[in-house]
Parts: sequence; structure tokens; C-alpha cells
Amino acid sequence: MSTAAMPSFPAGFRFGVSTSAYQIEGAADVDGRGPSIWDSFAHSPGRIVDGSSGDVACDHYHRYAEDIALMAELGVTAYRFSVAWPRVRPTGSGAVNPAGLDFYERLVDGLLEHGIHPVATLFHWDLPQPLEDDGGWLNRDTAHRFAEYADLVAERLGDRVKLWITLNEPFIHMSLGHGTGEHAPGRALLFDAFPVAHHQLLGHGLAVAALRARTAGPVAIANNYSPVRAAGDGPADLAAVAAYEALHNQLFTDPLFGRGYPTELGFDQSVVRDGDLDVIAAPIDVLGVNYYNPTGVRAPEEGSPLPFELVPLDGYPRTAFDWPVAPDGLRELLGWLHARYGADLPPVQITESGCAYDDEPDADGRVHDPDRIAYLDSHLRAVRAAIDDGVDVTGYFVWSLLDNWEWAEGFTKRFGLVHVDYPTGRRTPKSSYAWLREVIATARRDTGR
Ligand code: PNW
Repeated sequence: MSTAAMPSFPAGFRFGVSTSAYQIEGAADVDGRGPSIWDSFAHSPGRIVDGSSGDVACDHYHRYAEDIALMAELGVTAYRFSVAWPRVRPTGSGAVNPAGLDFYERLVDGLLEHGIHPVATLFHWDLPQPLEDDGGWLNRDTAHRFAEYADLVAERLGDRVKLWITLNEPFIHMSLGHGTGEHAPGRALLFDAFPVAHHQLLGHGLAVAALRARTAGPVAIANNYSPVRAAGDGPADLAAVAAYEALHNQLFTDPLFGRGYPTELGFDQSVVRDGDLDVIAAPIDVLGVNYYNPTGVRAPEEGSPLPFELVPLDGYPRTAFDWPVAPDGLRELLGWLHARYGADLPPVQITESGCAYDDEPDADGRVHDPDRIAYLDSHLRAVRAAIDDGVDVTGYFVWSLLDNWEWAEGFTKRFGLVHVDYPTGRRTPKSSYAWLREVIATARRDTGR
């Protein structure tokens, strides 16, 4: 960690924290919630490293008031959460469940009482299981069901949510959920998963239209990006880098800005119908950027089904997830977005940035996480540098407020500013929480907010 004072941020810059429904809420069958693909996946033997599920998670559904108080004390002015589709419309296409909307209304009103902007993500991977049974995102109808659900949420909360995010990381949902099968729904289709990309983006575009009809916006999507580093300099390595760039960084962004799909991956685009690309290119007000790390890539082995091979990057410190700590990658990728999309790029918010470490309380019950402080310090400086480079970055959300249920990694990866003792649900702010509180307080004093 640098001991120099954090440089100041522009007036209006928002500091926030992020979470998602299935990772924190628990209450899996409370108040009419239906099953999602993540309930089914987590309850299938062998899918989650510690055999756990999000049945209880952080029990945020019952403890949300305590969690809002933690955010108020931290001083954040925005909270990014996700709405669980299976709480709002349990089968995905049938009756609405008002009790589900009631929960998000209590949450949103509680945030506003504390001066915290509610930022609502509509899809953070928890598709209602009945929709999956009909083909899930491989089925074009799911895009229309998603827009209907967006309309339902906007009808109830459209006057109070301060930023709408349609999808979270459609790339990860496609690649890990439908390409390799490490995430729900566990399909391993490799490049035959392309319809999942197109139908998610179509759902995004249709949801933008639904949100525009009900709300004043602003509207965004949260994509994750990873600068790609070649692990070799032969022409085959550079071709592999270009392929992975197109897949990870361009496939879900080029179409948003009217550039269609990258062609070099050779996807079968027969699912793309006339007019779809116009729907997808509906203007957005903010681009959400989730950033964790760069990716090392080299040419694949002979006979590989993929045009690249992912390799660990040398020379970086690593988190408990073994992910490299590379703040320079964040500055680089913001510069890349700015250069590639030019005047089409709306203001950017970093909708996720954070790290997992093996944080546990010491004998006095305190949780010291100096590595997370160093991580956040260096990544905030990278954002500040990108702003100086000319990129319009208007917010930074830490992943995550709480230690939570990390998908296939279960409870084994702790990303929180606040430690959670899962057996009791007890919350203990870590030293990074106190550090961030000071950073935010200083930033607000600097700009008189
Ligand atoms: C994101 N990868 O997921 C998600 O939006 C969060 O729900 C999650 O908790 C957070 O990052 C930390 O993992 C990712 O394998 C999951 O590269 C996997 C990857 C990247 C992001």
C-alpha cells in the first residue's frame, strides 16, 4: 500500500459497494421465491467445491437493515444489488409474486433513507428454473421474458432506483455457464454457446426499451473485461490473443455500440434475426465495467477445440483465488475502451473491483486484511490515472460489501469489506472497511459533499 494520500476524485464521483442476490440473500424458499438454475446446480453433487449452496448464504433477506446500516457507516453513496428474478416471477413466465417485489421495495426505501443510491442489476445469473427447462438463454423466448420482468420491477421501483443495470457479466454466464459448465446451468457447449450471447444481448436491448418506457433511467449493462497478455510472441500466439480479445472483450460490447459481432471467431450467427442488432444497440447511459485481472493467452495445442489456451501470468502478486493483482490492467482497459469506442462510449462506472483473501478474526476478534487495502488503494489510483488520461469514470463499486457465497467456490473465497461468520451470520468490519471509510470521508471533504 502506498502511504501517499489518495488523489482526489472529480465532484460527483460515487463510491459504492456491490453484491448479488443469490450470493447473499439466502431465504431460498421464503415468501414465494421459486427455484433458479443456481439452486438446482448447487444442489447437484460435485458442482460446488465445499458442497454448499446459497440456501442461507449471508441471510441478507432477513438482515438487510443491518447491512444498510453497515453501508451508511461506511459512507458509500451507492449500493449495487441484484433483484432475484425467481422472487419476482417465480416461474419466469407465470404469476407475479408481490412479496418478492415488497422485499426490494423495503431495501430500496431503506437505502434512500440513508442517502444511498439504489443501483439495481436485473440479472445476476439466477434464471428461474422453469425457463431453463424450456431451453434457458438458448431459447430466444427468454429474452422476451426478461423484458417482461424488467417491466415488472420498473413498474414498482422505477421512481426510486437511481441506476438500472440489465445484465451482469453476460460473458461469464455464457462461457462458464454454457461453454465449460463450471457455473449453472452447467452446459458444456464451447462455441456452440453463441446463442446464449445473442439472446442475453437481445434481452438487454428489449429490457432497455422496457425501462425507458417506465423510468427516467439511467440504464447500463455490467460487462467484465480483461486485458489479454500474450505468453509468447510467435504469430500463433498473437492470433490466439486476437481470438481471446474478441471473445472476452468485444463480443458483448461491439454490438452495444452498433458494431455488430466480431467475425473472427467463426460463430454460427444464424440465430441473429433482422432488426436484432438495432435492438441491442439501443443507447445506454453508463457502461458498467467489472475488472479483476488480466488474462495470459498462448496458441492452443494441436487439435484443441478452442483457438487459444489460457495460461497463468508470471510476475504478479496473487489473491487467494490465485488471480494476479494488476492495477495497471484496469488503467489499460479503460484506455482501450476509450480508444476503441470513442464518442460512442458513455460514462463508465467500475461496477465491480475487489479481491479474495483468507481473512479470519484474530484472538481479539479483529479482521486485518492489509492485502485488500493495498489492492483497493492501487486500483483506485489506476482509476484516477485513467481519468487523467481522459476517460470519463464516474464511480467505483467494491466487490463486495460482505464475504459471500462465491458460486462454484462456495464459501471458500472471502471478497468482503465485512467478514461474515456463516454459522451465526455475525458481521465484523475488516480493517479495509475502516480504511475505505477514511478514503470516502476525505474525498467528500475535498469536494464539499
Ligand atoms: C464476478 N472468472 O464473477 C461476479 O459478477 C460476481 O458475482 C463474483 O462474485 C465476482 O466476480 C468474483 O468472482 C466472476 O472466472 C466469476 O474469470 C468468475 C470469473 C470472473 C468473474
